[in-house]
Amino acid sequence: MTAAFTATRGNGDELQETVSDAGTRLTTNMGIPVSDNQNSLRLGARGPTLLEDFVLREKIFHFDHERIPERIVHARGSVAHGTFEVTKAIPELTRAALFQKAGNSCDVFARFSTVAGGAGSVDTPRDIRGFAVKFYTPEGNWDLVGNNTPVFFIQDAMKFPDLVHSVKMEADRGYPQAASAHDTFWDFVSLMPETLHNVMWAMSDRAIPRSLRFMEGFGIHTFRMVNAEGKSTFVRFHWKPRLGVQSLLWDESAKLQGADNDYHRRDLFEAIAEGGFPQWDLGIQVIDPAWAEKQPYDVLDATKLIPEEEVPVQLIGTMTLNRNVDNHFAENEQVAFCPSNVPPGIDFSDDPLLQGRLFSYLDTQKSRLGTANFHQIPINAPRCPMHNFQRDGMMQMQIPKGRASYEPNSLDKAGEVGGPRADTRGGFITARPVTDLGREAPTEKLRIRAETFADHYSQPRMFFRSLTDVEQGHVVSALVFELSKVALMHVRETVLSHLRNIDETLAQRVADGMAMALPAAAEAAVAPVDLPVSDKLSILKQPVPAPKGRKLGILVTDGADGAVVDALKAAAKAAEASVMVLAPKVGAVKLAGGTEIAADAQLDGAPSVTFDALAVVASAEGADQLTRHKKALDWLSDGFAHLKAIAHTAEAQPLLDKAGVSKDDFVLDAGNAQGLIAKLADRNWDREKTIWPAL
Ligand code: HDE
Repeated sequence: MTAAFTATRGNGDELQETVSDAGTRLTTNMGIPVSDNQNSLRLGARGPTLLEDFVLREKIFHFDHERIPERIVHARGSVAHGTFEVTKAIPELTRAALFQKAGNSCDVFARFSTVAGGAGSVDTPRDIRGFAVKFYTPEGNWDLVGNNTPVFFIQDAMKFPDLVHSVKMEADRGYPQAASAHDTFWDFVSLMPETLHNVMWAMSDRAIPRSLRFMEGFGIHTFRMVNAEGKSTFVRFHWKPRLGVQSLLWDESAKLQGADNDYHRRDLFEAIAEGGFPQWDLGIQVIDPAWAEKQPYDVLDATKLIPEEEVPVQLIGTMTLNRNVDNHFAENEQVAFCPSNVPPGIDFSDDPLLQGRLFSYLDTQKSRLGTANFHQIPINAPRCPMHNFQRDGMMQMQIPKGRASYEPNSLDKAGEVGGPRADTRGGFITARPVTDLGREAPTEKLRIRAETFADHYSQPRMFFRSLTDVEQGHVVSALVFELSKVALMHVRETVLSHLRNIDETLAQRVADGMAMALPAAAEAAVAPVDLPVSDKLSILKQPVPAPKGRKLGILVTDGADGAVVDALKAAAKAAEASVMVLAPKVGAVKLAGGTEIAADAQLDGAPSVTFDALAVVASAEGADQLTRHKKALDWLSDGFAHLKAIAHTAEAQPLLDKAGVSKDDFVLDAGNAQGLIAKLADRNWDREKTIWPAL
């Protein structure tokens, strides 16, 4: 075994991280050479297998134990390594060594996840996405464990097991998998109006991202930064994708669950493998306590966002994901994120949800990874010196030297190694429980929810009203879809009664979509107010992103014009977009003039949902054959229904006619490669009205 990468732990010992088995001899786990890896040991050629066969027994024994418990939430994740570089020093806010100088950098490991589904579930259900980043800073690991929405469903950790039980598969029947469209989730929502803000995000396009590379990330909670003088400042963290934010259409995301279960995981892996490293800027909102005091909500409440128009996001660094993992289990399954991992200079607020998380993650890692020594697993180990007197435990990988396993000790006076000592100046000092948000210092032990957390409707209203008409239509359709799957009538009605407090037109449209009468509005603990709309909350109010990182599918038939294919490929390449050529048969397409090219994929295996825009480069004969090919017709009719740009040769017109593709601004001539690429990251929203019934 050769070590390909080593992480120094500061004590002179080295940890082997990745191993390469190239050209080695097969052995048992104890290093005993194996002579035959095909046949178990048996008595005679057809006789019974012998218990004595330690090679077989060890192999099966190890296999039997290959799985560990999957995460109770966020079980399905996709991961990548990368780097983080500070672009703006913020010593006035934090003493964290990482942020002292622009240009400082550290390694990072990111994990994106769906929440409700199991580890083997699909990538594109309607769901919140996890956005967890481990920064290997010079002062220890910092885990920023966020989501792709800026708010959460609940305000107090006490409700988390209930929330998760309600959204997971129903307890008696074991379904639905990875879906919120069922009785128990909406029952919980109907009884807990604090969920409504995050529910609105979950019913919006944010919950069906185009891919992980096109998502924003949010730390959600208000955190603290503490500077060298001990002054603490409240901040919220944001990740802004350089490629822009984009979502799927609901029909596309549903079809992708059949077309490619691993759509997001594959997209991230392939982008990195091809050198298209995704990047996000890290930003902070710095919260002025005097400003916070005046808001009609509490910044310690995780169901509330702080509009960027009110408190702008300042960019302080950039994350670049540039290396795929070597092993899905060792890195993705074994990575252990804990929001309690913070270096000196970053600290917590009293957000009651965050406080509960500080316990939960450490605890869950012990149950998932089986030992309190999970921090020694290479993906979790800090990349800075780590010394303490914690000892032993299952799967201890280190061999601490000497007898100093307690402190204080005076062994160094006798010439022995006395071990590490606390660093009173550089060590982590918990921020004083300041009440710099102007609230009362806590004096009593109470099981209550602060009154400042009581308004559950104003921000969902602000979110809905900040969306474009198209986006609002998607929220209405999503609510109708989900509630139509709810069999309990009283739950549907209660949800409608809450929607009335968010927005009357929203409630009416959802009720109409289910052919139901509107019930009376729910009683609000605090009457909602009209907050100013925030354009930043809308995806479609932002400029159309560049075509970089998008994917063009070109369907080619025998007799097609190779020059047109080449021009499309060149235009895509120039825009840093990727291209896949597909053909009815993968092995070869004979172009006009007789040249043969191999396709990247067979038409049946690459449905149009896997592309951002389509091109058909067909000869008259090739197009004619495809008019009798169901998959070719689906390819085009789906692409059209998903509002994508479609370029085609004139010869392909009969095929488009049969597929129901009618002329509009997004249906172009295949010779117009630039025009097609310009629309690669866009959709024809006007077309939506003619295809999808408005609710
Ligand atoms: Fe989590 N959450 N969570 N969560 N969470 C877990 O930890 C929990 C919450 C988030 O890629 C678990 O290692 C509680 C908010 C992400 O490995 C568990 C509460 C936010 C991930 C857990 C919350 C998150 C998790 C399951 C309420 C966004 C995936 C496995 C107090 C800011 C991390 C694990 C990964 C995972 C508990 C609420 C994000 C059980 C108790 C709010 C991205 O410990």
